[in-house]
Amino acid sequence: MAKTYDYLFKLLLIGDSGVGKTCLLFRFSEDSFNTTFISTIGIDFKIRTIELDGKRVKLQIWDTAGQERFRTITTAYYRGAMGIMLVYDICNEKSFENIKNWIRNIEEHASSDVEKMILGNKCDMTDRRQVSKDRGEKLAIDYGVKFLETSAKSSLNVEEAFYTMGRDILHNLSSKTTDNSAGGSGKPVKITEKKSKRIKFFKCSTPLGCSSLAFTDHSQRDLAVLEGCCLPEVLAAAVAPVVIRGALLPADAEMPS
Ligand SMILES: Nc1nc2c(ncn2[C@@H]2O[C@H](COP(=O)(O)OP(=O)(O)OP(=O)(O)O)[C@@H](O)[C@H]2O)c(=O)[nH]1
Ligand SMILES: [Mg+2]
Repeated sequence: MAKTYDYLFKLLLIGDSGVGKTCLLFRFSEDSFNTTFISTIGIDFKIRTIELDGKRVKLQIWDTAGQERFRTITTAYYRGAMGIMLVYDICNEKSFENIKNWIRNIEEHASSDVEKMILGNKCDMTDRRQVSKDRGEKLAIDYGVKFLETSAKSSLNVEEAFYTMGRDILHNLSSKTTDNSAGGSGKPVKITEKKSKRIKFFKCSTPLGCSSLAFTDHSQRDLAVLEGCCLPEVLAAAVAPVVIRGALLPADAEMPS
C-alpha cells in the first residue's frame, strides 16, 4: 500500500503524574478534553498526521505514565524518540522542580540529539498558579530548549507545541541531509528508526481486560513489572495456556491511524 506520509516522527510525553500529558495528547489528536483524572497505565500512543513545509508528517505520540512504578517500562521508550516534551503543571511547584530529574532521565536514556521542549500546562488555572511564566522560561533557557505555557482545557498553545516540535525535528533532519550531501555522496538519506528487539506491546484483551497497553518479551518476569495490568494475575492463575487475542506488534510498528 502506498505510504500516505513523507516522514514518521516519534514523540514522547514525560512528566509527573497528573500534570496533563494525556489531556494534551487528547486535545491534539482528538480535540477533546476530560476533567476526570484517569492515570495512565504504562504507556499509550496516538497518531496525527500534519503538514509541515509542504510535507506530510505523521506524528506517533507516546504518552507515558508519570507514576514511578512504571518507570522501567516508560524509559525503554526514550531511545526511539526523536522529540521529547517535558510537561509540568503551573499549579504544582513540585512538578516544576522535577523537570530537572526528567531532563536527567533523558540524558541517561534518550539519544543525544533528541529534540526537547518544556511545557507548563494548565495555564488556564490562573488563580491556582504556583510557578510564574518567567521561571518556566528561565529554566528552558538554562537547558537551551523551547518553552510554552499550554492549556489542554482551553487548547491554548497545544497545536503550537506539537507543530513547533515537528518543525524543529524536520529542520534538524534537513540540516543533517545538507551536511551529508556536502560530503558528495549525492545519495538520498534514508531515515530509519532503531528497532527494539526485545519489547513488544499488545492491547490487553483477556477476560479481565484492564483496557491498557501491556508490554512484554513473553516472559512472566517482564509482565510482572506491569502492576497496573491484570495480565500478571491472569497468567499466574492460568492452568491452561492463556490466549492473548491482541495483535502482537513490534514497539516500533507503524500503527493504523
Ligand atoms: N484546568 C486544567 N486541568 C487539566 C489540564 N490538563 C489536564 N488537566 C486535568 O488534570 C488531571 C490530570 O490530567 P492527565 O492528563 O490525566 O495527567 P497525566 O499527566 O497524563 O497523568 P499520568 O497519566 O498519571 O502520568 C485531569 O483531571 C485533567 O482533567 C489543563 O490544561 N487545565
Ligand atoms: Mg496520563
